[in-house]
Amino acid sequence: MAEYEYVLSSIDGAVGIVTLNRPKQLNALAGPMMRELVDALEGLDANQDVRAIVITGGPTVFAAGADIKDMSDATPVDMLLRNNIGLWDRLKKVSKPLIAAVAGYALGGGCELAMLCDIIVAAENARFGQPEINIGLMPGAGGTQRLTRSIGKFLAADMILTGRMLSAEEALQHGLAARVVPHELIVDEAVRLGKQLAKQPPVALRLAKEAITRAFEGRVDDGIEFERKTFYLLFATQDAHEGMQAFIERRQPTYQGR
Ligand code: DAK
Repeated sequence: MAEYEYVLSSIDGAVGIVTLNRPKQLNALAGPMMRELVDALEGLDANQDVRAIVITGGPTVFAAGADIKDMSDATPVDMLLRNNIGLWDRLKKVSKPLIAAVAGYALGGGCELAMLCDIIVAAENARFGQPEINIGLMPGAGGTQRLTRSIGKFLAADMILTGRMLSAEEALQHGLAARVVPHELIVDEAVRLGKQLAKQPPVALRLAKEAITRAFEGRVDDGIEFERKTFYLLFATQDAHEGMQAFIERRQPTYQGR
């Protein structure tokens, strides 16, 4: 098994497990971590012994979003050239079922990562949100499209425009989470579900996953293209840099509308 700095990759029976492992920063998704995550997932996808894959941060936190410190000085061109989005696109090509095992915060890119998976299992302490608006940004990795399709326009707008978070029970009620489990059991329950999937016929599993993804994402790519460009564009605003700097300095932002 490959060695990584920011993620742990392991196998339990026929289930691959990738654990985000940057707990002091609440698993904020820095660039190198994203690269490792995608490499680890592709490695497990290519392994014939693995039939399903769990992505988790363990029982405390899933991921509090992209690393704001990485982005606070970025220009739109910096964001474009970093090509982190190319990494997200690779995640969409994983052919085996992906289970997000979410405990604690799944915010911004963390929530978007969970929504790239096929099934979301939430711990009772899970908190889902797209709070980018609070730092002068908007979702940039599919949140405006996938959240809206998952829970409906009006609740998605409430979350994206105000930064409101959903509890695990609310996520279950509105179709974002498929199951809620006690937080100390989050990984065990997700692996148990993975083992159940691993017993299913692999070709049918793969094609059914693809069909569901097509149902969910048909023409969503146009929306994601629009979202991505507007996300980059926000890096040309003073307010985005003020919002991110205020987060880093732990103060309230002052927005000028510029
Ligand atoms: N980035 C960097 N550091 C973070 C972080 C983040 N997103 N979230 C938390 N941390 C760090 C904090 O700075 C702190 O570090 P130290 O100061 O101790 O060194 C540590 O984690 C613990 O955080 P707190 O002290 O803030 O903990 P609290 O329990 O008080 O608060 C919180 C927890 C999750 C409510 C709070 O940390 C928070 O609001 N975090 C930010 C959440 C957020 O705004 N997330 C969205 C980020 S923007 C892209 C597409 C999409 C994206 C990027 C690129 N492309 C198209 C290229 C995605 C963007 C985002 O996700």
